[in-house]
Amino acid sequence: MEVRAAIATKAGAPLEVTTVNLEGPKAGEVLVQIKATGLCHTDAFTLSGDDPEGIFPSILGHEGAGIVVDTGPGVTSLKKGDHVIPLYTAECRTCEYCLNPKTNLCQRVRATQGRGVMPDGTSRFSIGGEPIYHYMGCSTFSEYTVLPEISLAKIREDAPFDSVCYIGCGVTTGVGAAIYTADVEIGSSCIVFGLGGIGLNVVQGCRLAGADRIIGVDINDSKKAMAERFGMTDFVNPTEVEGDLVAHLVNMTNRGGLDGGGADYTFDATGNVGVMRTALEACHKGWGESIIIGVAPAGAEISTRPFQLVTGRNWRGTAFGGARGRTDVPKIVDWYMEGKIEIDPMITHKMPLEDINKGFDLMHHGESIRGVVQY
Ligand code: NAD
Ligand code: AHE
Ligand code: ZN
Repeated sequence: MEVRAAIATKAGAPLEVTTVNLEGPKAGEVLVQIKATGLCHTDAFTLSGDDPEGIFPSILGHEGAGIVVDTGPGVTSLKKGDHVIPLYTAECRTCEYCLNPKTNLCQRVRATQGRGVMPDGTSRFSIGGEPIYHYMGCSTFSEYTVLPEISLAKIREDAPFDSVCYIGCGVTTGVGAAIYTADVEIGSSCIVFGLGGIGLNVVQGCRLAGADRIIGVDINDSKKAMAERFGMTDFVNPTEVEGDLVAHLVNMTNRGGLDGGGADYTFDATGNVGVMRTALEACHKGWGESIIIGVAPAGAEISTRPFQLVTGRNWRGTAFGGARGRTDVPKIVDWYMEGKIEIDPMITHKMPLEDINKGFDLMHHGESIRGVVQY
């Protein structure tokens, strides 16, 4: 079938909205009509050429929601008409990763996904017989896409696509970093670096978990009001701090006595390796945990004095917020529908596919929190 899609033709070039050929689903695959997709910073990162796994030409997009229109042979868990959210972290429930409660990183289709193809090693997208590659196993910048059955979470049918698409990445990543990866306890102190589309969701995840203190750190003052709405208790703009930022944050979180200060949990949601170091050093001696969420360019490395870890700080990372997609995403959709988490205020811009490059411009200028393409 012929479908409209935005093609990433080469690193650094604007996306090209055009018509591509999409083959139907093969064994174990599902054809999905995408109804809405968010624009995530990671799409921009890959388009920029900074992603060592970036492949061109490809169809980016990994934060979608849609409807099943066809299933390939052997598909048992989904049927035509089901509402679904594509998963860039699959959940096969049988590989050694899925069977290990310490990780959400199902590896069943990860290798082929990283090469931009379906599990049989081929792409379903093409133009003039030449393959156009898939991205993160999702390719939601296309009005229709094909995914493995294990890369789709079935969700309730009353959930609005143009809101819950954000659960396909940003909401789950941020909320999940707090509640699944860090497992923030009631009464904790937390510092969130970067109050964009991910960081705001970390803030609401910390609030959901019952944190007492949620300090937001961002170089852009305009992020303050929205972060307060989601539960931030204090705001710090590093450009306005006199002296050392770590010392400032440690001082802010000092509970008195022998405490010494530092947050129980810190989160990097910037992708800046310098910020990641600050986040680690601003977490508490003895027990603090610093969670890296941000994605950094090829070649970037993190560093700190080993003493920081010797003295009990823990450096960790999270992908998709530690969530197991087919199990946890439908629950997060329920939380949204029940009013336990908010999504809509963060979706600042909506646009048709034809305007997708304008959506990326808004992101780059710091004007949007989340832009959503509606098909
Ligand atoms: P965003 O651009 O919306 O937000 C980034 C925020 O960081 C902005 O508000 C910006 O002002 C702030 N910032 C920039 N430099 C800063 C600094 N030095 N100190 C403090 N704040 C600073 O981006 P986003 O969509 O929220 O994504 C954040 C990061 O998370 C990206 O690197 C993205 O690729 C990554 N990400 C990771 C996962 C995962 O599973 N690990 C999932 C989604 C996104
Ligand atoms: N391809 C990059 C890494 C990108 C990355 O870390 N992606 C996150 C999701 S970001 C979503 O917006 C992730 O899930 N990572 C785990 C995985 O298996 O990719 C690179 O550096 O090679
Ligand atoms: Zn993303």
